[in-house]
Amino acid sequence: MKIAIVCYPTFGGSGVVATELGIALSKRGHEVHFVTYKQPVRLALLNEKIHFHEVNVPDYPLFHYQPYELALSSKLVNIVKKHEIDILHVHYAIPHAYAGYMAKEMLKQEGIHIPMVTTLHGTDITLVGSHPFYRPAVTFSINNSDIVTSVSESLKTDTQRLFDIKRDIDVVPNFIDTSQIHQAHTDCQRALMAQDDERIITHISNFRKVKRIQDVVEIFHRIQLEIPAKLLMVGEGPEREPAEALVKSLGLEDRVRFLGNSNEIDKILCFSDLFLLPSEAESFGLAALEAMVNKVPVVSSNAGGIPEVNVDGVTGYLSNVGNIAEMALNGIKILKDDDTLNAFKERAREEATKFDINHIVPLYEELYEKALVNV
Ligand code: GMT
Repeated sequence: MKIAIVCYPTFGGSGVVATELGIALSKRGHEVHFVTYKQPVRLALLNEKIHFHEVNVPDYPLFHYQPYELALSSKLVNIVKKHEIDILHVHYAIPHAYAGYMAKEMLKQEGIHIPMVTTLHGTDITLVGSHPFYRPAVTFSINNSDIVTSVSESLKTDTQRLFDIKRDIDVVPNFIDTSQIHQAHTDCQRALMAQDDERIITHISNFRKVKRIQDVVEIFHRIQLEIPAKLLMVGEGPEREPAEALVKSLGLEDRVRFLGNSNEIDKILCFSDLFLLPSEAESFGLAALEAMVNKVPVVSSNAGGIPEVNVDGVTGYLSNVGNIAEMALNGIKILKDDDTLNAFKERAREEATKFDINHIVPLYEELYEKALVNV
């Protein structure tokens, strides 16, 4: 099949999932065309099976807002015709599903019928999409996609609750390529980050309000009063500065390191002992899954789809959003001795294998086939 994937090219989960999916599909013999405004961060190599098409929006003084949807839908029309694309797969409803629908309609005028699969990722539904400014357009684009998928049962329920949805939604969970994760970096170079007697606690996100970054610091503050530990903060975003200020006011500067965005997530997780994810909302929690596959137990909130990934008492613990006292106690429970920690580590890895890429990518292929039959 020839598949055009539309996504955000940044460090966010939806872009990562779309990129990894495209790479996996290309390895299974499909021809994949990424269409976005920048080469996706996790897309290193282009080859005859993986193409990248940049969407450009030329500046024009009249425009207060640049018409990205227009440029994207025009680009899609051109690419579909030039490369004889069979299927459009858009990740993140705003504005991709809307632009994809317009492209489909333009192509229809020329006798080209192409199905569109829309994957909902979370904030396109819960935080942004349900705002009255966007809701009619998002509802329309979901109802007019040929196939709609959501990354968790929880996101499916939220979508049905927040929008007037007149169609089925297939749940296709996020996935991980377990074969790529070698615990081969023998000592994982943990000595670079911490003393032998210290545990390493990690948080990775885009440092937005929804991630409750201050909770991460507060939870760590309580844990390190009981257990020697370091905190690694990986990512960039608006909440980084306030978090750095909190670290300073708590006198934790020599225990917390802010590493910024990283392309070496697996190396960082390799020497981590605990992952913190106290998010306010999370449709799935891909970062938690990436931690688990690297044998890192997760202390998290029970928001959204996180309980579908992090199993309470098995791969880590779940608490109500904002219950930092309980999250700190749970962290201490996991880290208190090597036997307990190792048991959590093993179970985290085992549970993560349920989301192996080889189980999930065929589900998308089946949906593509279904969409092609019905078009
Ligand atoms: O986590 C974010 O804020 C980024 C966001 C995105 O759109 O890239 O992530 C969402 O999609 C990920 C991949 O499906 C999910 O794992 C995240 O849970 C989800 N984030 C939220 O729902 C807040």
